[in-house]
Amino acid sequence: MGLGSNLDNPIEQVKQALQSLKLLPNTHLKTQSALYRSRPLGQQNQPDYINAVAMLVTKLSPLVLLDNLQAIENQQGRVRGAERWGPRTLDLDMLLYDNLELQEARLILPHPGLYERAFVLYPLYDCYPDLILPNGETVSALMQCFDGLDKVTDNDINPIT
Ligand code: ROI
Repeated sequence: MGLGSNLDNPIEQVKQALQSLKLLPNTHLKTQSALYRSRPLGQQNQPDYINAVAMLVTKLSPLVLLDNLQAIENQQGRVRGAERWGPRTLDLDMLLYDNLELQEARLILPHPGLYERAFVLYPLYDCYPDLILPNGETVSALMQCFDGLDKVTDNDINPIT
């Protein structure tokens, strides 16, 4: 699962979403990454993003899990139908579901951005350092294609003023 936010206190949005994921039915949040900050991919005139990745173990089917994820996005004030590459309070993306390949109108698995987004690969590595992706590449090999990513530190969360 990828988490992302760049509106309305993004660090808190991502932390709140992690709490909500822990409460999903028939689902266990197994690991979560650090929080990372990055410049927006897409439209540049929007705030920086905070991203994280979480690994869930779930009995929910992919589409039922998707319904649950969208409910969390909506609870946290996500406005749908806004610009495709524009800012958002919360984005919850299913990145992988076992080794499933799916091409549905609502859900494509693996997530099409998985292999080319540093803000997905770095936190994914935190959760699952020896993961081999469905295309046969390791997360760590793909990460080498990108500059490092800034981790959110306690100083960002509790600024010393
Ligand atoms: N850019 C970054 N850095 N992080 C995101 O989570 C993110 N999500 C998006 C778009 C607008 C593509 N850009 C992003 O949906």
